[in-house]
Amino acid sequence: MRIALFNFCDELSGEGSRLIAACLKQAGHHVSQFFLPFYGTAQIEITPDLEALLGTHDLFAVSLYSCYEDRAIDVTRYLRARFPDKKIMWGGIHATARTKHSLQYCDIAARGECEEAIVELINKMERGEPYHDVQNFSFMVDGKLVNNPLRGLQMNLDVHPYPDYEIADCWILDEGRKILPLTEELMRKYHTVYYFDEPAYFVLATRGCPFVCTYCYNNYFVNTYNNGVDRPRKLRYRSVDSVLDEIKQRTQRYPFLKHVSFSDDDFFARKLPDLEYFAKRYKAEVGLTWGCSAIPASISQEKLELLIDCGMATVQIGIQSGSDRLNREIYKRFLPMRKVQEHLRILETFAIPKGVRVTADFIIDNPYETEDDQLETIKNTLELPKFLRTNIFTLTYYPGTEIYDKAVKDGVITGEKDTYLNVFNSLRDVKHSFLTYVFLLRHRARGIAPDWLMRMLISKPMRWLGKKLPDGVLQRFWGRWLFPKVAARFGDPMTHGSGSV
Ligand code: B12
Ligand code: SF4
Repeated sequence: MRIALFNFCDELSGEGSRLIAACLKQAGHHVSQFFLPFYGTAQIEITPDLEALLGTHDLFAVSLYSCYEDRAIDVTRYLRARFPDKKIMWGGIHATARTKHSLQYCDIAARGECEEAIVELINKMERGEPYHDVQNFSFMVDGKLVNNPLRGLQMNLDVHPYPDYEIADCWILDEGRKILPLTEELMRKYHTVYYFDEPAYFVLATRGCPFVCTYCYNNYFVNTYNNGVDRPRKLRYRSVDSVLDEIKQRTQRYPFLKHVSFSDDDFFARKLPDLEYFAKRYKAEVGLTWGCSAIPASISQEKLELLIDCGMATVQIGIQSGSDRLNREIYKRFLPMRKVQEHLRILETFAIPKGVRVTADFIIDNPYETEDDQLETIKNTLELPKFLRTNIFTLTYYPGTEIYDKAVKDGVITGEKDTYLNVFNSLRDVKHSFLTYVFLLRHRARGIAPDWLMRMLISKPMRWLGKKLPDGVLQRFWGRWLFPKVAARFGDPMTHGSGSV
């Protein structure tokens, strides 16, 4: 069969959809991939040739995260209008977490990990057999939702092919306007991860995370697969041989990929002997600088030294809040600040002198954060080592997560899609309290917010004054006056990148 697969990831990574393409190709099907990486609103031009080409496909498939729902709807509406007889499938994290809602737009929703499932479904479709019983898929039948069960998780990830990186039969939306055949030049242009600012190869060596934070998809994933058979909390590792082979194949084929970015939730979770084997071979056979994410508690001196020696240039960790109460009770992150500080000292001693860039994620704009939590966070972050860069995110409620359900129940959000459409949230528009702005000032403009100023701003009289100021005044002060100044001096202080370990 001929399948057209759409993906919205702006770095052209999208491991999930590339894996689906690889599995389908391995099974003998034709897959055209359409990468639509654009956050703007410009009008997309679709030429008659492109439309004719789309018409040669038997099925349209869209891979999406929740933040891309609007774009998925646009693409689906266009395809539906032009090709009313063809089936449209949605798959990925959003279709898994909001299946019924997704089926308002598409005909088939794919849930969970689908490497094997998609091949079974497409083979059946091709043979003209009934396919409504295939596991992992959902359909609306006579107005009723049919959710077939999920098949067991594949514990041996080495059985999967590598994500598909062919250039042939791929198209890309360039500058939000023209859909062009993918070339190496265009790949180079888009395949960039923010912390290297140069093209990097994304690779996923582990699935799963030791944590199940309430705002994270892992939380939903674990609950969904927790059927007594699967062990969704067990980390699944690809073998080092397979990971290195994939990286070598891709970086040899596309030499403009100058770095490697591991997408694992916690790269440091791997056992030491495995990392030793990885480090030795990576240094000898790949040798490119690389970056990863890690849970602070997984970082040890032995692992760190080993990984820096084989090229680790950047690591992103999650702190989220400096309040132990908030982390424990609201986020279910059982990692006290005392422990975080211990691991930061390891980074300070062994990573910083070697020039490794260390970034920590924080979440702001959380209505469950009390004034005491905010004070504790600010005080604790004043103690953080100066080398630490911060990534600040506003709390986004992703469907299916515990915090989403809690916020709907408490009336904090309506559960409508405006709660999850942000791709990169702008810090110009933050809401809530005076202390949120104080925190932002510190972490976006450390140079103009030294410790003494911070201590003054969080003093009792200043907090009292801050509370008296109407929200609009604070928002205007930050958004219209201070934000542009901070942006001019320190670069645009939007959040960049992702990951929230
Ligand atoms: C690596 C990663 C990134 C990387 C690369 C992302 C990318 N574009 O590939 C970077 C750092 C760029 C990134 C950015 C963001 N990310 Co991110 N990221 C991840 C991470 C850690 C791994 C994703 C992955 O590769 N998974 C492995 C693959 C194999 O799984 P999969 O994608 O789910 O695909 C499987 C199934 O879903 C299904 N499937 C997928 N597509 C399709 C299509 C069809 C047709 C079918 C049948 C099946 C199918 O089959 C696949 C194979 O089993 C996940 C967390 C996680 N553990 O998944 C978060 C995650 C996907 N990210 C998330 C978010 C929110 C973002 C950001 C919006 C954050 C932000 N505000 O900055 C940005 C988005 C920007 C962007 N350009 O995409 C959320 C999404 C939540 C949601 N409900 O949608 C996640 C789940 C983390 C979380 N907080 O919960 N991210
Ligand atoms: S937020 Fe990070 S640490 Fe928490 S479950 Fe998700 S990936 Fe794991």
